[in-house]
Amino acid sequence: MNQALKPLLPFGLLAALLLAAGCSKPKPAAAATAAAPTAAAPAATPTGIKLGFIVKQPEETWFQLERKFAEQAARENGFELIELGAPDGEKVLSAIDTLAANGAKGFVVCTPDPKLGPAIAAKAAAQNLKLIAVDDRFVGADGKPLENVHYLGISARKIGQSVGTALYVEMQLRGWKDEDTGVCVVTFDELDTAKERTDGATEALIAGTFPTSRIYRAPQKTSDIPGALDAASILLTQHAEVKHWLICGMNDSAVLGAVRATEGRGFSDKDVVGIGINGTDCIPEFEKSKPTGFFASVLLSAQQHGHNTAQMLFDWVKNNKEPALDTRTTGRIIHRNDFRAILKEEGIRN
Ligand code: FCA
Repeated sequence: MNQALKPLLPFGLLAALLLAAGCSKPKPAAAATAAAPTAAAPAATPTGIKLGFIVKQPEETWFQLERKFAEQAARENGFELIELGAPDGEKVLSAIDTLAANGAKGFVVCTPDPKLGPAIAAKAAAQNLKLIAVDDRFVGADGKPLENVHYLGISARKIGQSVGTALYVEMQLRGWKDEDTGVCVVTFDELDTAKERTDGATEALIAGTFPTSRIYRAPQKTSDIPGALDAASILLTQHAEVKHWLICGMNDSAVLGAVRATEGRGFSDKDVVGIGINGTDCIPEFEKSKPTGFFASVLLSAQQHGHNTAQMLFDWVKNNKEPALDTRTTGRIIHRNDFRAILKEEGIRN
């Protein structure tokens, strides 16, 4: 972006930038357009088919919502959904045995560690279970994605870029000077989808001509709010000179942790703009009576990740209809003032 344009970025341009960055409304799934996960979907005749849905962090709102949508697919198609949480390698492998022992024919999994991919795929094959990886893509021993394992995930780089662009725009709207501003990028590079998101955000900030030297990385040890809080607290101590903070990370939890860290050092929403990803774990934050530094989030499509993966697996098991190997979804930015209407439109809330 041209330096001369920086102080005067109009809202029209903001919208154009966000669209260009690939932050568009996700297409609703054909089979589930109208139904919210809380709404009673018509129950189909039971088929006797059992399918599993395993997630790495069952306590995260994102995964709870994903599972709600998978339950909806189960009701619509008449299969039984066996839901399991697996925060580590041992649990995920024993979860697969549990599914096989219960007569399941396949499972959707968000693995606790992408490097477990080959072991998960081998166990699924040995137990004759069909498998779809959701959210976090499996990687092989060489660190490359396992392209022969069916996967549905987000367009991580584009979504990250849309976060970076939106942060840059908000900085201009507030008239913050480069030399007073710092970017806190809460990173989790062990996970490819996380690295793509934060690299995308960084790249868009730099493209907007934010100085690279003022973009600081805060590596999370654990991908949750406490992990982000610890990582950001260290960074804030190292850069006490920064007056205004822009914050991004792999998801809402990462940004929420960093926002809490800024609050701990006396910053308020006047000097902090954080933009998350998921649009689900930030709902209580938007519901607070006073605004916080958590400014916006990119709402992902839990419906596509939960309902559609379960539906794809069912069609594969029942009708031998193999899904696409690689499916990507987009997102939609939400703020404190518009999240209620958008959650309703997306079928997340009534
Ligand atoms: C990863 C993150 C989740 C969610 C998902 C789409 O699994 O951990 O919070 O962003 O990708």
